[in-house]
Amino acid sequence: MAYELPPLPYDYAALEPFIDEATMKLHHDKHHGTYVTNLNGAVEKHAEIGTKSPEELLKDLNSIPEDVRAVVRNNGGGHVNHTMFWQIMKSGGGGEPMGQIADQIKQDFGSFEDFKKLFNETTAKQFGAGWGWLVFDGGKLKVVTTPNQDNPISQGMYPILGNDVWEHAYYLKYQNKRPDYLAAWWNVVNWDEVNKRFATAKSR
Ligand code: MN3
Repeated sequence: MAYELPPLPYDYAALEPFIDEATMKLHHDKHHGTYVTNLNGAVEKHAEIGTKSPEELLKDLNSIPEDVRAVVRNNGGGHVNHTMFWQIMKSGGGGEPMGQIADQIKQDFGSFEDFKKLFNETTAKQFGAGWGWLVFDGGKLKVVTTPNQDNPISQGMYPILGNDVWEHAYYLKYQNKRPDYLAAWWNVVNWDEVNKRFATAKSR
C-alpha cells in the first residue's frame, strides 16, 4: 500500500464531550479510511503517483494523470486534511493560543476573539461540505474556506489549522447546528501542534 491510514493519536472518546466517540470512530475509521483506500486505487493505475507524499500530489494537481486527477484531488485531499485534523486536536486542548501563533493572530486579526468570530462566521457560511482554514499566505494569516476536500496547498497557501464542516464531522451530536459545533470545537484545539505548523509555514 502506497498510503496508509495513520492511527488516531488518542482514544476515540478523548475529545468528549465536544466531539463524541461515535463520530470519531466513523470519521477516522470509515471516512478517512475510505479516502486512503481510494487514493491507493489511483496508485494502482499510475504507480508513479505513489512515490510522492500526499502533500506533493496536491501541490501540483496538473501533473496528475487526467483519468485519476479528480480521484487524487478528492481523496488525496481527504487524506491530508484529516491527517492534519486529528493532530491539531487533543484532549484537554483549547484555551487561549500561546507562542508565536498567538502573536501573529493578534497582529493580523486584532485579538483571538476577533479571529475566532471571523473563522466561525466564515466557516458557518461555507455552502455544503467543505473546510474552514487558517492559512499563512504572503506573510499574513488569512481565513478561507474550501469546498469538498480541497486543501489550500493546491492554491499555494499553507494550512495552519482547519475545521471539517462536512456533516459527517458533527451531525450525530449537533445535527443541523453547525455554528454550535464550530463554537465547541475551540475546546479541543492543540495549540502546540498549531504552533509547529506555523513554524513550518514560516520556514517555507
Ligand atoms: Mn471529514
